[in-house]
Amino acid sequence: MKLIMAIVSGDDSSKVARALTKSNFSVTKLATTGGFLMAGNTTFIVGTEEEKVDEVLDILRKNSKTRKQMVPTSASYGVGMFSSMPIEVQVGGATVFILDVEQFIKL
Ligand code: 2BA
Repeated sequence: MKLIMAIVSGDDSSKVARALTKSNFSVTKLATTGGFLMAGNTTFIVGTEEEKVDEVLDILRKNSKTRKQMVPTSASYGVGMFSSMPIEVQVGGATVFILDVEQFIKL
């Protein structure tokens, strides 16, 4: 058995949750925050059989689209001098961790 942890953008989370449950996967949805953008995102936890991992990845691929976003950053040019420089980052898509499950127990 595998444990899939997938971080998706908050904008895509409802679509991903619907698609996973429609395909009969058991899903836990956590409200999380990205450390870089400090924006809300969603982490899905899905425990499933190894042979179904590709199906989960397909669902994530189809329902979490990547897009570009400009975010402000600041750079320092010496004592007291700062400049705000927006940079383009890619958001959306899914960041996925796949772990081996040693035991799966429901008590
Ligand atoms: P955030 O940390 O808010 O990052 C959002 C996006 O900003 C990232 O998208 C990436 O395109 C960009 N980014 C992140 N750190 C950066 C940096 N130091 N410099 C420049 N650009 C940077 P993704 O890579 O698709 O990540 C989406 C979210 O997935 C992240 O949100 C974070 O919550 C999570 N994540 C990504 N990689 C992770 C990892 N190795 N471990 C744990 N969480 C991760």
